[in-house]
Amino acid sequence: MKKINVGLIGGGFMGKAHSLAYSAVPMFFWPTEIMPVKHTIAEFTDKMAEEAATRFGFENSTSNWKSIVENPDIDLVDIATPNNSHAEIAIAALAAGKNVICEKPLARTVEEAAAMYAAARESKAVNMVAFNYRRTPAVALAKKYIDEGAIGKITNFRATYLQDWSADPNSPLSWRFQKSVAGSGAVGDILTHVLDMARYLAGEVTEVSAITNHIITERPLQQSGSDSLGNSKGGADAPKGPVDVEDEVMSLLKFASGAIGSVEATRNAWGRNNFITLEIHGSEGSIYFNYENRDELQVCFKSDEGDRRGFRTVYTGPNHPNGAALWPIPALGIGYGETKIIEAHDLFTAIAGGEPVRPDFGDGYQVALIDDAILKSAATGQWTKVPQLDRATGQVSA
Ligand code: NAI
Ligand code: SOE
Repeated sequence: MKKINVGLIGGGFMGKAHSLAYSAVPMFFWPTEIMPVKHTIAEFTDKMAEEAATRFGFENSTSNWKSIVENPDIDLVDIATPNNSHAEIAIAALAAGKNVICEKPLARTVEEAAAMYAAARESKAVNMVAFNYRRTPAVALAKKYIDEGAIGKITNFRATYLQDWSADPNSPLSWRFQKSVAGSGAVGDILTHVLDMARYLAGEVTEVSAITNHIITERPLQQSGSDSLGNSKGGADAPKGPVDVEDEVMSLLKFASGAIGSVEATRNAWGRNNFITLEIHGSEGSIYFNYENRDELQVCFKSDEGDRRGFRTVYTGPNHPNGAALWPIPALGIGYGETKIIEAHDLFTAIAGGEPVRPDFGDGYQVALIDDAILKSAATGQWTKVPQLDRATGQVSA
């Protein structure tokens, strides 16, 4: 059995999710030739790193992420830090020959994403960007139906990603509200997830027309580094600092296929917690997915008789993509954790086989190009073309 020594950088929300996945992969995907070993975890201080190692089951801890990159025993560097350190860590890790998984968004800017993609192309190691929602079995089933032609030629793609954790102005000024750290607001943080699924399901986005809104312009300063996602509140009298990223975004899309679409994202929609919806219309039918009911895929086929035509519910289970390794009965309940377990399994399989895995840094770069076009369109009020990455040459069209 091949051991894969993991060096995880960042012990926050994603540190927890990725650690869970590393423990769980062999429990679900068995028998296996690959055994992940939680080798070293890095956090800001020695104390934080030691605590994270104890909590998440790592053998070693460090307050210096560079020691992970430089350690010849480490096979995989996992970047689960805020967005401003993704580029520096990933480029160093790839240069050291490490396999790398990097949390989304790949980078703060197109320039950073381009440099990361260039480093990935120089390396023989595996690279992956953690757009895990596409691995939800129902989303993978939607992809299967589309690839099989079950809904025909796609004419329309529409998606939402609505949350409410930042709707309260006393939700503190965490790193997600600072452009210097996050790069952008709702666009980079959550719209990226639906843009990844838009590309996965409906193909390349070529042009966008977007608007953004900046609603809450200052928030209480926060002391600690990690983001409580609205679960801690600053007092109304607490000192405040400026929010310099957008709260909301809506964009029309044109696809290379000729399909049209719309995407929207906000973290200020009271009552919406992790409301990811996808609706795809084709010449032969339609597909609807709502992450709040993530075991379910709603499908409607034109071929059904007129008096029976309508959305039906398929509950994902062992017969569906990514499902066989999970639970033996459909509708038992698939959670966020499972998407990360599948993601980790696919990553390890790629590392063991020396094969590429998607979504990779090229995909993360193309999503960054769409983000950039959306922000430019919102600033200028113009339809804006999305430069396209040619994966064969590594060049981007004008
Ligand atoms: P968080 O704020 O909960 O945790 C980040 C952790 O990284 C903190 O504990 C912090 O102390 C640590 N850290 C920061 N810089 C460090 C450094 N130089 N060395 C060592 N540790 C360092 O943030 P969260 O939510 O875990 O987000 C991390 C990344 O994951 C972000 O890029 C975010 O966009 C992404 N993310 C992705 C999700 C997904 O569904 N794929 C979900 C949540 C976050
Ligand atoms: C906050 O909006 C957040 O944690 C995002 O950063 C993640 O990418 C998303 O999966 C859940 O919400």
